[in-house]
Amino acid sequence: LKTHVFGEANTPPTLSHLASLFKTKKYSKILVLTGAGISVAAGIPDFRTAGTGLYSNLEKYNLPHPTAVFDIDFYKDNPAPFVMLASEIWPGNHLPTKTHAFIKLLSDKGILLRNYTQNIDGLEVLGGVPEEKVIECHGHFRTASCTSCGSPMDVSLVSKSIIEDGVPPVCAKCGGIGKPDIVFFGEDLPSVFHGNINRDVKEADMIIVMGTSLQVQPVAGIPDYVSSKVPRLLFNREHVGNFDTSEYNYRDIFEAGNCDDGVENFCEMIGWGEELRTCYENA
Ligand code: CNA
Repeated sequence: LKTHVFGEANTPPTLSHLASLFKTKKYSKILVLTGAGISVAAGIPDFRTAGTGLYSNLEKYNLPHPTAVFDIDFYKDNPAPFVMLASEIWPGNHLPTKTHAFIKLLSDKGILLRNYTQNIDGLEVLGGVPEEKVIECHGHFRTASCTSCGSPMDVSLVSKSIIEDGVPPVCAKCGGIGKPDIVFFGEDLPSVFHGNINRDVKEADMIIVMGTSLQVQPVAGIPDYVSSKVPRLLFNREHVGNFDTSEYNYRDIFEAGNCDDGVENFCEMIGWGEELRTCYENA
C-alpha cells in the first residue's frame, strides 16, 4: 500500500483523514460534480434507480428504449413523449435540498471552484449558488430554441405550448419544432462546459461527486481528469465509476447512502453542522 494523499501509509484513506485536513483549510479549489440523485430528496425522480427512476416509469410513452425520450432525432419525428414528460418535470414545484445547501456553503466560504451539474432542475441556482459557479452541463429550462434552425424561442410561449396545450412548440421563423435548451442525446454540451472544463480539472485540489450514476459522457469522465494527487469523495447510494475501494486505494473515499445524510455527517465532522442547517432553512 502506498502513502495516500492524506500523508499516511499502510491504512486506506478515510473520511476522518479528509475532514481533519479540510479543517486546516488545505482545500480551496473544490470541484463538485452532481447528478439527479441530489434532487431525489426534493421529490424529483432520478433516471436510473430501479422502480422509482424515470426510466422505469416510461411505459405510457411507448418508447423503443427509455433514452429515446431525450434523443434529438427521435424527438424531431415523435415529439409527443418528451412533450408529456416535460410538462411533468418543468421546474417550479421543487425546493433545494441539504446537498444543494452544502454546495452553497462551499461557495460562501470561497472554496468552491465550480459545480458541474448534470441536473436540469435549476435547484443549484435557486438554492443560492452563484450562477458563475454552476455549469449546467445538460442545459436548463430557462431558455428555448428551434431544433431545426437554432433560433432562440420565447420560453414563455414554449412552456405554454408544452404545459398548457400539450403540443410541441413551433418556431415562428422556420416552422421547425422547438424545445427547452436541455441537452438531448445527440446534441453537444453548452459552450460554457467546453470553455471551463480543461482549466477547472487542472486547478481542482479536491473533487466531490454526489448523486450520479456516472453513465453519461463526457461528464462521467470528469473524476478521471483531475490530478492523481487530488482526493476524490463520493456521496452516492451505490458505488459508481472507478472510485477505488481496493487495498491499493490511495485517494478515494466512498460514503454509501443518501447524499443528504453523507453531507450532514461530513459537515458535523468539519464543524459546519449549524451553518449547514441555517443555509438549508434559509434557502
Ligand atoms: P442517474 O443515472 O439517474 O443516477 C442517479 C444516481 O444517484 C444513481 O447512482 C443513484 O443510486 C443515486 N442516487 C439516487 N438517489 C440518491 C440519494 N438520495 N443520495 C445519493 N445518491 C442517490 O442520474 P445522472 O444524473 O447520473 O444521469 C445523468 C442524467 C440524469 C442527466 O442528463 C440529467 O439531466 C438527468 N436527470 C436530471 C434530473 C434533475 O435535473 N433533477 C432528474 C432526472 C434525470
